[in-house]
Amino acid sequence: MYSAAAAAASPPRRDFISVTLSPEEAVGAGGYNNSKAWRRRSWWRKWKQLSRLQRSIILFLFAFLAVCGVISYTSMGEPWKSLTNKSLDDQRTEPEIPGLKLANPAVLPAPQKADANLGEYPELSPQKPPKPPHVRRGPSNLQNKPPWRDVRLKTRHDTSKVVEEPVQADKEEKTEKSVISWRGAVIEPDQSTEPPSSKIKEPEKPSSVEVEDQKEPVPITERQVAVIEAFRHAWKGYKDFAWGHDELKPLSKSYSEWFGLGLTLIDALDTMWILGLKEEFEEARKWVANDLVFDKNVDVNLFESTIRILGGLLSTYHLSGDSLFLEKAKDIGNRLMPAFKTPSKIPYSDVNIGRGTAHPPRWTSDSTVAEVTSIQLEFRELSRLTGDEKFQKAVDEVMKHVHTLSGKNDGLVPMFINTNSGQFTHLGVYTLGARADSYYEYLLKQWIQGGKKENELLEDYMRAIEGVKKHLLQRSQPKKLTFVGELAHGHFSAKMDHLVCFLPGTLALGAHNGLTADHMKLAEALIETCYQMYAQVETGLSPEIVHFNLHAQKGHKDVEIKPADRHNLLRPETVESLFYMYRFTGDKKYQDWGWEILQNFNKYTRVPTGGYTSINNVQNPSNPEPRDKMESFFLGETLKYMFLLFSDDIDLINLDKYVFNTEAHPLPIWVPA
Ligand code: DMJ
Repeated sequence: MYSAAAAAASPPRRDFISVTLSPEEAVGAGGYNNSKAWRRRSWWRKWKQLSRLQRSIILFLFAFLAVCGVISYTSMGEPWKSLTNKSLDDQRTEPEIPGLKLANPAVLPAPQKADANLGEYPELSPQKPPKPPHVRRGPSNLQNKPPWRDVRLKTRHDTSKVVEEPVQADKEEKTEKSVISWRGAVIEPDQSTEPPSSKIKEPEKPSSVEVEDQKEPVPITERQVAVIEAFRHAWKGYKDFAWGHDELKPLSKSYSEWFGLGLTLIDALDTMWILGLKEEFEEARKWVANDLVFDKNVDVNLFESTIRILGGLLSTYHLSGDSLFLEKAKDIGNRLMPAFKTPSKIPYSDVNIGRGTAHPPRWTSDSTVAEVTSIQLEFRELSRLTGDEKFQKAVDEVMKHVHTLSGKNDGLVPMFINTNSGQFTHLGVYTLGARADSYYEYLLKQWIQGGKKENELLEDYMRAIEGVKKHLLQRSQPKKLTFVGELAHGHFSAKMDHLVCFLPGTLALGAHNGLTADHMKLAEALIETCYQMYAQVETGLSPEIVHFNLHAQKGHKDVEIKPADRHNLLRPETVESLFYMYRFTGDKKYQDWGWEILQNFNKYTRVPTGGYTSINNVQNPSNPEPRDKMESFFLGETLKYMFLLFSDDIDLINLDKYVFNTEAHPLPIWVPA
């Protein structure tokens, strides 16, 4: 700034700025006068000295700035508001489980101990997951938010029930009847699988946690609310009369013990997570932490304990990120390993998990084919998580061995395998039902789990489905329902176990993963049949086994039921397949069929004092003869698949990120980094 004196002393310049000081200003310069009155007078005088044009321009500029200010305030207000809400929301929805370490929303849990050995990850068999650095250990699809984080309740038919405000949603969470939705796990950015093509909603490929966070949670439906209610009712019975035991006996208000390991509780853990049942999950978690002990002198069945306990713990670990479940999974996994110490490496059926000994059933040295070939997803995942190859090596060896075995019929396997010779026994009988079923399921699912690289698995699967088409498919009369029968020494039997109803879902999953469209066609035909196994029966519930009529007879339906087969054990297979069919086609009829089934379970199997019971007679609506037992898979599988079936959120266990084990426990599909 120039002073007058300085200006006067300066040589003349063309861009000289002349400043004239008034007497008052001179005073001011001499003795500082900054009184308000003086300043006001001074500014007013300057204003008056301006020309009219100058004043108009200045006024116009002020007006323009004021308008801009108003506009930008209103447009910035929303983000500010939502930012404020979001941070409040975040505070409100912090996990509230004491002692339960849920993963931080933006950070993966600390790697497990084994991660220190990434470089030493052992070379596995040809059927192996990608090795580090391509394989990421730890829960690959961690649930970074607890299920009760996003609360949005909307019934399908009543949109007025949409809960828009998180505050309101939070209130509902606290009420007795609250229902909580979980929008699925945060997913790995890249998939080794082909881009999915779900009809329900285009799958998203979130590239980061932030992207996932921006997704609007999908509201849960009225039917999902009904499933939650059913689950709570079942859980009430278990809690009141069977807490910590294997199975509830709801009529006698007691329990039964199989392995003495709290089977129902463990089987139900991930279902509670998926249904968003915070309090129930918390209580069960405490039991696992304080009371679940595997160091027990008890014989367990290798297959059943693998799919229910190991599978349940691994899946809960992945969903919750809570390392307690991985520790327990490692413990039981190690204790099951003695089963593989056989001359043929085909595992024994039973293991004493306290003593570390294993043996076949008392009457034979055979194992069941489905049992020894349906433990792979779980043991392979345990190797991936721990970095200890022994689990995967043991189960891969079984698969490689079975791959080379003779005695198959166009890819169809017999039901038994000898633990000494390693050969199939009881040749000539082929079924997709009991004792063989999940062999076929796990061929496809292992292939998917491993990133669709293990060709032998795929070959065996494709060949087997061709075998099914060639030897086991028939059509019933009068409705011409396509069904899968059995073959015994060249003779076809029109018998189909309810267990076979896993097949439409598996076929659909294969088609979704790029296998021939034929498989989807077959899936559509078979799920119709499975539905008819319910719809054609008096209670609307399927029996354990049906026989189809091959010849039209007056007054006869397609489905015949023998007295010994008319029980219903609350099994999941049809609902499981309905879930896959709805996910992949978006056809609402599958939801409607599932809804009918749920209502019939409520009508004929619900015990008023808590729990559901299997029944002896699906043909007698006035007395279905309750059996007084609630199988653990009713909570582990049936209700879980129901809940997923009624959801329109493909990220609620995204089938391009997870593969379900045969007990409905989702495990991550391995993803190359
Ligand atoms: C479950 O334990 C599993 O689904 C298994 O594969 C077959 N049996 C029951 C359910 O029916």
